[in-house]
Amino acid sequence: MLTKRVAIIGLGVTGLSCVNFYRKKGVTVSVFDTRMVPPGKDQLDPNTDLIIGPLSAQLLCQYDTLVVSPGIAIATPAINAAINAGVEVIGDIELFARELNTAQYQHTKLVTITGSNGKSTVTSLLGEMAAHANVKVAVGGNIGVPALDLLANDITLYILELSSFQLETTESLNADISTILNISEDHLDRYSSYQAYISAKHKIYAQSKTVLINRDDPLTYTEKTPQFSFGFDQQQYGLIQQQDGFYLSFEQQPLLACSLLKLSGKHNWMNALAAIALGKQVDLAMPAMLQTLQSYSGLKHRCEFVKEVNGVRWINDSKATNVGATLAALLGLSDTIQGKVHVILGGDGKGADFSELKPVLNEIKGQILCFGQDAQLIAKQHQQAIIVKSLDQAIKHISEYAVSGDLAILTPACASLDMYKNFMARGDHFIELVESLVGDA
Ligand code: UMA
Ligand code: ADP
Repeated sequence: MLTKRVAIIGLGVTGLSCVNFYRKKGVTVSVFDTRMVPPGKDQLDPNTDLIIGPLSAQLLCQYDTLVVSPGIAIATPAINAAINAGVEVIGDIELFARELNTAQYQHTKLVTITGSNGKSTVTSLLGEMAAHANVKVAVGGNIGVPALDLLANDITLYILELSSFQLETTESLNADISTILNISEDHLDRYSSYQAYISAKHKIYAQSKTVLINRDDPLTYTEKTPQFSFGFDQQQYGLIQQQDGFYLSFEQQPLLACSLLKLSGKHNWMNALAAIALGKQVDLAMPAMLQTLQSYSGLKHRCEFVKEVNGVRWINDSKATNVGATLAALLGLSDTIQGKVHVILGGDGKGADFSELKPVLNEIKGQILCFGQDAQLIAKQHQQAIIVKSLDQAIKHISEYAVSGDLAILTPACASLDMYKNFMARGDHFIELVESLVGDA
């Protein structure tokens, strides 16, 4: 039998996980990367064929299978040419799915999570719930650890966060339950249209036995059954109001008072409901899930409380890399404070339309500061918005104007890559600057 010729397109963490996966199977692969010094090169076996530079259609057409990393668009001309020449083009998640479909993993459960916002929060929360319920769980995918690196014999539940990029090249997931948490504009610099982005997200439903939709977001709807839903009303996984406030509920029966959630913001009530619904479908014990919700304080850089200085609460929401996330933060947190809200926005908008921010920014009584590549575009959404050169200037400005009881938040609605290595570096810089603020004696 002829051995299949396989090329891994893109090194990085995904490419490395694919190389290691094939090595364990005894398959030799070639690796292509357009970067002069691809990350992970030092971890690659020096005997591996590594081709650096622009992708060549002629070379790629010589392979049977291309495993393309999520950071590279399959619309790239050389990859497109390979598809047209009959070469199989898949991603690392497809390799993972095919492996999970083998007899060895027949009793292993799989939950898959996508959406424009809240993926990492729901994925990690569900992972904590499963661990608390004493389930042997592995959590990964777009959240950080490549799916193939999670494969192990003793795991009984996999929880994968999937991006639209990963879903584009995936067909064979056979998840026990999947969800699209919400859809709002993102990655429009990569997709030919908003519809193309939505379609990529919807690929998750076709590859799942049961689906979970968001009742408040018609873009997440599907006709596929069986299906469950979560949302702000009283149906299924929802909310009920009692004398002492709102409760997370199922079929109008209270599960947990929202005031007991460690996560802040109303958008996190929805994340909590989604995690409960997903967990229930893979038989996690309800008491363990509800206990986790009372201790899980969320991931860094997502509406993260940093410090209070002179009565002003500073919040780092650097992970708000699109308009939907910023709207959720501003709507979800502003109800919880007495004073004004001061907002820092800006960065690389990835081709987004910022006009949806306008009505919400117009309700804001505090300062609106814009910085970075798309500062001008965002500043157009508010008459009094101020353009500054850097995060330092924005923080200085707010600290001069804010008074006790106010809240100051970095919630950029943009990617960070115009000024920072990633959203973590931007958030860490914000934290460092806020930590250095000195309160009045
Ligand atoms: N790149 C090149 N040339 C290449 C290969 C990559 O320029 O030949 C660039 C890409 O354009 C991209 C960067 O290198 O800017 C990284 O791309 P990659 O495919 O090598 O990425 P990995 O390091 O393998 O990480 C990927 C995901 N990255 C992307 O989808 C861009 C990680 O999600 C994910 O955690 C990891 O696999 C494990 O599954 C990151 C992400 O930003 C956090 N995701 C996007 C998001 O959440 O918005 C979708
Ligand atoms: P993702 O992995 O989809 O990027 P995260 O959980 O990392 O999601 O959160 C990203 C940003 O989205 C953060 O700014 C966070 O405050 C915001 N966010 C979290 N959950 C939701 C939600 N359900 N709806 C809208 N925004 C949300």
